[in-house]
Parts: sequence; C-alpha cells; structure tokens
Amino acid sequence: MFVAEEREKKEKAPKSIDPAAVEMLSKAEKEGVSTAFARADEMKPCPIGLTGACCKNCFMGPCRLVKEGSRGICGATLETIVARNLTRAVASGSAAHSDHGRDVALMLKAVAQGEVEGFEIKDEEKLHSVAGYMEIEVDGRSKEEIALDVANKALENFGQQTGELTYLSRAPQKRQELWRKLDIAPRGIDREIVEALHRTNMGVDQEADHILTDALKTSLGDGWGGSMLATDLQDILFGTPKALRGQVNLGVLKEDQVNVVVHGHEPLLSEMIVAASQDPELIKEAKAKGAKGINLVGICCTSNEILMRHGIPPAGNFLHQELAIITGVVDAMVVDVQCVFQALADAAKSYHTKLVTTSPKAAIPEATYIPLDHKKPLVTAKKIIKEAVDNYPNRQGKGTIPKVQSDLVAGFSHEYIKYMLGGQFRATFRPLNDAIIEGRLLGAAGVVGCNNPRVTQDQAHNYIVSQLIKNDVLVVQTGCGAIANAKYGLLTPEALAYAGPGLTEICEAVGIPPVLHLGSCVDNSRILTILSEVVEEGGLGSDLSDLPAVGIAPEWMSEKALAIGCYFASSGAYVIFGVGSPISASKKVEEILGKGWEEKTGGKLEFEPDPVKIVEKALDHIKKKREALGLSEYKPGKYARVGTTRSFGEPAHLRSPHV
Ligand code: SF4
Ligand code: MSK
Repeated sequence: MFVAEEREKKEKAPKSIDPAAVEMLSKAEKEGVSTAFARADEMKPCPIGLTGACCKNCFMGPCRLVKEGSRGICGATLETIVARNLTRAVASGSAAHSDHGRDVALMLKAVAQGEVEGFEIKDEEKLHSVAGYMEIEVDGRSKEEIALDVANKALENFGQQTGELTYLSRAPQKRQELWRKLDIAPRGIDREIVEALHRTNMGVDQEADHILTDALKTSLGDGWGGSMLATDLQDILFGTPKALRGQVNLGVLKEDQVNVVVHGHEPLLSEMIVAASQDPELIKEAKAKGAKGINLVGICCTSNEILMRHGIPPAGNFLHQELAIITGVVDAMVVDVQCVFQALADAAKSYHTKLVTTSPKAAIPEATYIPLDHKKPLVTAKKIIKEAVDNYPNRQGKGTIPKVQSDLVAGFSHEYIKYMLGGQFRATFRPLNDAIIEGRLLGAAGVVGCNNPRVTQDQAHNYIVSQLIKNDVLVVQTGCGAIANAKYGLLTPEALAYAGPGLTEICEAVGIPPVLHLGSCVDNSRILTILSEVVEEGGLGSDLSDLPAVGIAPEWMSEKALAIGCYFASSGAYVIFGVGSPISASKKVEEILGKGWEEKTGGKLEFEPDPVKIVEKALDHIKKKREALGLSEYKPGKYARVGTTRSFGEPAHLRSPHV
C-alpha cells in the first residue's frame, strides 16, 4: 500500500530525471510561475480518497470509510465503495477514448460523403482490411462507398443495444468464447458505459465482484471497440504509420521560428495544422514578422499521432505541457481534448503564449476559442497558425530553450512490424514467435501510460524498460510512456547497447530498436491486435493469456489508464500499475483484481509502487508463462556472438530508483 508517509519520503526525490524539465522548473521557480510539480508538493492527496474509500455517489454522504467493517449511510461496505469507484473510473476512461473514436467515425463518414475539404481516404489497403473485419463488400466499389459503410458500421457499434461488438471477432476464438461464457462480451460501446454508471449509482449493484466484472465488460468496449475503431479509422484517413526517425524534448523548440505546440488527443485538427504550418503564404507572413519559419511540435498523444505519421517532434510528455510554455518561446499552444491542464491558461498569461482551445467539448477560461470547422478543417488550421504568427513579435526576449533533445524512431503500426519481420510479400509475426519459442527472446512487454508528479518524472519508465530489454524482453510502447523513454534514446537502434544478447540479435537482424513506439493511447489497441495475431501464428498457446507477456503503466495518473489496464486484464494479460493503489482500502477488492480475475480471465491487475518489484514481478510472470508453454529454458547470453562483450553499465537515468 502506498501510504502517506511513503509519499512524504518521495517528495525528497528529484522531481524529474529529465535535465530539460529540471532547467525549466528552476526557471519557473525564479519567475514565480506555478507548475504541476510544485502544486503536487503543496497539495497532499486526500488519504481517504487515495485508497478508494470515499464514496460521494449520493448526498447522504460523502461517506469516508476509514475502518475495516464500517459502512456508508446507505449501508454500503468498504469493498462495494472501492469497487464502485474503480468501475466509475473505468467507465469514464472508456468514455474518453470511445468518444474520440466516435468523432473519427463521424469524420470518416463526412469525408466519404464528400463533405470535408482537404481530407481524403489515404490508406485504401487498410480500408479494405477493416471492411473485411466488418464483412463489408469491397469488390467493384469506390473507396468512398466502402468508407461510408465502414463509418456507419463503426457508429452502429457505439449505439447498438444487443449483440456483440464487431471487433471481438479479431480476438482468438478461445478468448471470444470465454468472454461469452463470462457474459462480458460488450453489446454496444455506449451501452456498457451507461450501464456501468447506472450499476454504480446509489443503491444498485452491491456486490464487489459483480461490480468489478462489469468493469471488465465496459473496458472491453474501449479496447476492442472505441479505441480500436479510433486507431483503424485514423489510419484509413491519415495513413497507417511506418517507421521514421525524429527528435524529442524541449530542445526541438526554435528560438528564431514561430513555435506552435499542439497538445491533447485527437488528430483531426492537428493533421491539418501540419499542412497549414507548411503553407508558403503563412511561412512568408512569418518571415515578414522577423521569424525564419514555422516550427510545429507536440505534447502528449496529439503529438504521438503526428509524430507517427509525419515525424513532427514531441516537445515532451504530459508533465512538459507547462514547461514548454515556461521556455518563453511558444507562440501558440493549441489544445483539443484530454490531459490538458486548466493551469495552462495561467502559465500562458505569464509569458506571451496564446492558448487556443478548439473543441466545443472543452471551454477553457481565458483561452481563445477557435472551433474546428469540420467541413473546412484547413481553414481553421490556417486561422490558428496565423494567430501564432501574429503573436511572434510579442515574445519577450529570447526565451530559454533547454539544449536537450534525443533521436527517436517511431511509427511501428502492427502492419509495419509484420512487414519488418516478414517482408512485403509475406508479412508475418512468425520470426517473433520463433524467437520466443527458441529462447532468444524471453517475452514481450507493453510499457505505457502517463507521467504523474507524485513520482519522479520518467524515472520508473526508464528503469523498468531498460531492465526489461536487458533481460531480452521486447518492449512496445504508447502514449506518454513512449515519449518518456524516447527522451533518453531508448527508442533508437543505439539503445541495443543496453539490450540483452538475444534481443540484440533479433533487432539487428530485423533492423528495429529494442523498444517500439506504437502510437498514442488509443493505439494500445494495436498491442491487442499484435497479441492476437501472435497467438494465431501458432506455437505460443491458444489464447492471449498463454503468452509470455505483461502490461505495465509505471507512472499512470488517468482514468483512461485504468480502462486500458482493465481491458488488458479482461483480455488475459497480467497488468501492473506503478505510483500507488486506488483500491488499497479493500483487501477483498485487491483479491478480486488479482486471484479472482486470474481465475476468470487469466489476466489480473495489480498496483505496485516500487519499480524494482515491478520488474521482478514482470520477469517472474513471463518465465512462468514460458514454463507453462513448455518452451525451451531461457538462458541469458546463450546467443551472444563470439567476441562480443556487452557492457550493462547503465547511465544514471537508467539506474534503479533505490540507488
Ligand atoms: Fe454514502 Fe451510500 Fe451515498 Fe455512497 S451511496 S455517499 S456510501 S450513502
Ligand atoms: S496523453 S492519458 S497523460 S499517456 Fe495519452 Fe499521456 Fe496519459 Fe494523457
């Protein structure tokens, strides 16, 4: 349990291992600008809410159950309250991803009907494969006709009341049958979210296990529904990512250019902002104002979306949103939805930055509202870039850009990984399966999720990932976790210097880094697809729960992360969350998410604040799964080439947080 005293100790730990963040935090302190790091120091977490023991689901409360055996005014038990709180968070996280997916489906429909200027169907091959999953006829039909049917089918998945989500059929047969047996196959994405909120209302579902089973069902509607649709339909509209090189961290900002930062989640507008930032007329205007050009960069998952498809550099992950403004050189920060601090408006006021909010869902006091025109997104994007250009002369001085940036390789869609492994004409995961079967690779891990100012920024991400690759575990990443590791060079082939010999051999042969960037938070669905196809490929069991693989969210903070953790557990994966536990008030709930879910789904969800223990648990689990599959014993170093000596002396940022 991550208790308050432990947190006290943590406050003495550095706020970040990132030198760019450290530099900007000291600038912020000197200039009297507040940051999430400082506010986390000042604002102690509520010790009751922290553990999941506070219920405010009705106005007879809030009820704070501080003692084992105590009850709320309505008689709700501690385990009921903890289970309800977690399930509500999962429903909310699922809603966020799924609403994102819905907006992409609506955009695809409008594009298919010829209503949107500037967007087109970019990836016809992907359109055909998605049409295949949806049993939509493609022969002799135009891409617009197919896309319209695909969009309508996707929208049906949100609103349908009975039956099953279309994409459940992409999971291994055994998994689908298990979901049906457990009655957790989602009927409709929206329906499951609404039902979870209903069931957790005052006086409805009163049995912790039953409530939490609903969390499994609701989250499946996110992973195999809203998120998977978002990923697929974005690929159709904007192109399926392919590996590309890029740069990351605050050093990507430019002193002599108009700097525009896009932040949030949905790529609908940012795709057009990429185009607008390259518009010759706007560049001319920027030059007329004294700038050398227009420099577009990103934060959070919008950043991941345009990095994966265009190589636009991320200026940082979640906790960099204020720090980017504090450099003093950001002429506009453009936000849409999710993970956007309300404090950005205050930071922007302290400098000259223009904060632009673009979603009708997200009003931000003191920000300029420029709504995305869904029919003419390029017009909106140009208007926004013009605001940034016009704001350039208002910069006070040169600002301070930390000279910190790293190379990265991103763009690993599941299609691209298959192509890398098997070549264009026989794209396959076979070499990956064989490498695991033969013991060159120990297994695989998805290390994903946010930053959280309650722990040292990026430390757990980097420690855990470096330990995994050292032990020949192939790592895939999404979201801010990918950026956390990219900042220290772990997403480049050069990071093989820290990888075990088996992983090195595979990565060198295929030409990939040991840590693969798969995209944004909704792209966790790409991991589900990869795992399913690896099972189909054969030799590693017959269900997702047989795979020697784990999921880890070392520095999570968002309800969306909880939804992701739950849909991986429902899909049979062992999932470990760092930072602390929102269920620690109830041993019973811990048992349900652990032993209980493992018996049901083969997956489980655990909260473990210590990154060193996370690595131990992850490796143990992978080894147990290997054993159960009867795979050859993994012997580290077995495949090291003669004459190769590999030093595992880690640089400071990869060291154990215990040192
Ligand atoms: Fe208290 Fe029950 Fe109301 Fe929750 S639902 S606030 S436990 S009375
Ligand atoms: S943006 S949800 S901080 S990963 Fe996807 Fe990053 Fe977490 Fe937001």
